[in-house]
Amino acid sequence: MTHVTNELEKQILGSVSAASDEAALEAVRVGALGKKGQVSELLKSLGAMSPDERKVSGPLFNTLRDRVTDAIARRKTELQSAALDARLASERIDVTLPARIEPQGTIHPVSQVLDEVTAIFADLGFAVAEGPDIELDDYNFTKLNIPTDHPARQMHDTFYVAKQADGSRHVLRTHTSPVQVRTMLKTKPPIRIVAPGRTYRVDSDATHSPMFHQYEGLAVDEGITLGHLKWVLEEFYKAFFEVPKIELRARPSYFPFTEPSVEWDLRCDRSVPGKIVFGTGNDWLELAGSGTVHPRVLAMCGIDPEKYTGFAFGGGLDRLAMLKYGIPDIRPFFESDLRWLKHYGFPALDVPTLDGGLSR
Ligand code: 2NL
Repeated sequence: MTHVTNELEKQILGSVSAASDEAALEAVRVGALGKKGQVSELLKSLGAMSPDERKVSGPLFNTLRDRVTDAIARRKTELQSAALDARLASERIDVTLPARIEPQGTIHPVSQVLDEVTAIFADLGFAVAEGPDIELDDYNFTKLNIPTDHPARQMHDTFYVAKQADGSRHVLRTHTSPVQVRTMLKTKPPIRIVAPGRTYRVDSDATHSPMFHQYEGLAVDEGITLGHLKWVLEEFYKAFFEVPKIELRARPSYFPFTEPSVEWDLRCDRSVPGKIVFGTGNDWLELAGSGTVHPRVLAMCGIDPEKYTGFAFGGGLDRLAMLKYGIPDIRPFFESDLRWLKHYGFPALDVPTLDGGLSR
């Protein structure tokens, strides 16, 4: 009998070690210890034995069952830990690796140009100032020398907001000038600021959007003249259009908040259709309005016009973007068409700087 159990043990333990996964091991277990398994059959045969035979075979069979049970349990643990190791190895991630996510969005040309303009004026010593889009009528008009009944109000097709209980009225700002009014009211000269931002007028056609963007600049100090303004504008347009030289032409104009008022044209070459080159050529491109800040505006903003003078200028930011980046139509600027944004947009991580390159 010893011979039979030894042989069977050898055979079963061989199959246990050969089982390469838990399913194969389970098959071996069923074959040995299941209802009709080889070891179970041996144990069942004890019932038909004589007491003497049972005395010899009983311990042998029980020992066999225990050894097989142990071997299967040990193999099971081995297989489980090998499976876990394999899974850990295959699912290993290095959390210290940089994420490789391509930026999906683009920077809108207006945002790009706003960053460029800000970088250039910052280099010239101008701080950026901001204010609310919904502005007091007083700051948008009255303090800029445009009283309620003034004909110049008709130059601005204004979105009005309902009157407040105290009689004050708000408008959607028609220009960014109220930002400069706010700055003059709260700070003493010297003042050097640029105010870029959204502006609104009741106007909508092929070349006008009811919401558009402006940049304005203001310098107030003792002895400020239009000569200073001309130099600032020259430096700005050279840097912005990334050309070594430009030529500006001054034309007399009228704005209620400046006296005298000057409009500036930039010499350009438009002889090749669909292309503009700045600095040469026989064409002129209208770029900005400007002037010496009206003494009444200074006085209404708490600045002594006997002591201080200032220059101010303003132009369209959307138009600058169209000119610099060859965008022919203003309407798609605010339509959020992803194809347009992908085509005209800028890489999200390239922030324009003077030393790093504005538009590279
Ligand atoms: C244009 C003309 C201009 C100003 C804006 C200004 C601001 C203050 C006082 C005086 Cl607080 N002036 N801004 C001056 C002249 C022209 O913009 O054509 N913009 C699109």
